Amino acid sequence: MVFDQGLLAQLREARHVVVFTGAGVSAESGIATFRDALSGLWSRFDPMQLATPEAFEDDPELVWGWYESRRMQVLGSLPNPGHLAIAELAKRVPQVTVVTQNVDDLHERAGSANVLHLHGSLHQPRCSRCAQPFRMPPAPPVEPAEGRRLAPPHCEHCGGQVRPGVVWFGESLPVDALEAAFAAAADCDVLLSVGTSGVVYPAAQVPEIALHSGAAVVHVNPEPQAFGGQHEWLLAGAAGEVLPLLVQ
Ligand code: BV8
Ligand code: ZN
Repeated sequence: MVFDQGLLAQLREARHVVVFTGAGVSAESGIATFRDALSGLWSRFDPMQLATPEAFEDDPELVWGWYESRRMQVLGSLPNPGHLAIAELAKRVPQVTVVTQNVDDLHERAGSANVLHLHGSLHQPRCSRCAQPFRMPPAPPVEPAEGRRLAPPHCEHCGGQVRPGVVWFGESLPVDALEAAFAAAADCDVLLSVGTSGVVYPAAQVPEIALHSGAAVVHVNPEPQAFGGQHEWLLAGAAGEVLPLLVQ
């Protein structure tokens, strides 16, 4: 793959790079994306029956079982060369801010620090009533297969049902993480948008803010992305192949 020299120079001279990631960065670790037509989770499951507060109220066992099977899948996965290249970038650029929509912990396990999780984490469940964090045992007593129902545990403080620590559709994003992400986007010189369809708001504002603030925005994605600006680039390919070449 041959990169544009101007783009490489911008990256080399950048003072602050934001790396904005979506499900595609974890695809090569074996974790399903959401919207890919064949393998995406939303081609097999209805988001409204699983990823909303109403779904959890209606059928907590279905929702908890689904998130537990996803958590188990992540625990059994490893960071891939894309995650590792992002962690490596922090050694080459004065400031790197990783902003992720992902609910896995693969950036952290690859060595990235202070990752801003806009959509929460599979690994930080909390009480649905009093919001106290719930400490999960490393693995559930019965490992859930995809689609198997599982009763959520109860909060040790108030007895309420424990819920996944992710942000569902219709819920607010964590204010601190969102504000920090917007501030980083407004401050950076280069934003790498890796493996995201960019359709879920307000997270999708992050690259928009960077672009409007004059940063170069680079999409790393095997699928063509709709974009137009003079400051936007597409590096077509898988994150685990493109990013190591870009960072080397
Ligand atoms: C909210 C966590 C206030 C749980 C997720 C403005 C306009 C229209 C609608 C809205 C709007 N503002 C808000 C909304 C509503 C809604 C929304 O955006 N809807 C969209 C879909 C129209 N947003 C919300 O509800 C948000 N909350 O706004 O609160 C509010 C409240 C009430 C009413 C109004 C406002 C909360 C949204 C949070 C949803 N939570 N997940 C879970 O994980 O189960 S969303 C889900 O999508 C994912 O978790 C992920 O975080 C997010 C983004 O998806 P991607 O990561 O981009 O994944 P996707 O599959 O789409 O794409 C993968 C990409 O990777 C593809 O491009 C593919 O080509 C590429 N790829 C594949 N392989 C590779 C690769 N790339 C590189 N390398 C590879 N190897
Ligand atoms: Zn509680």
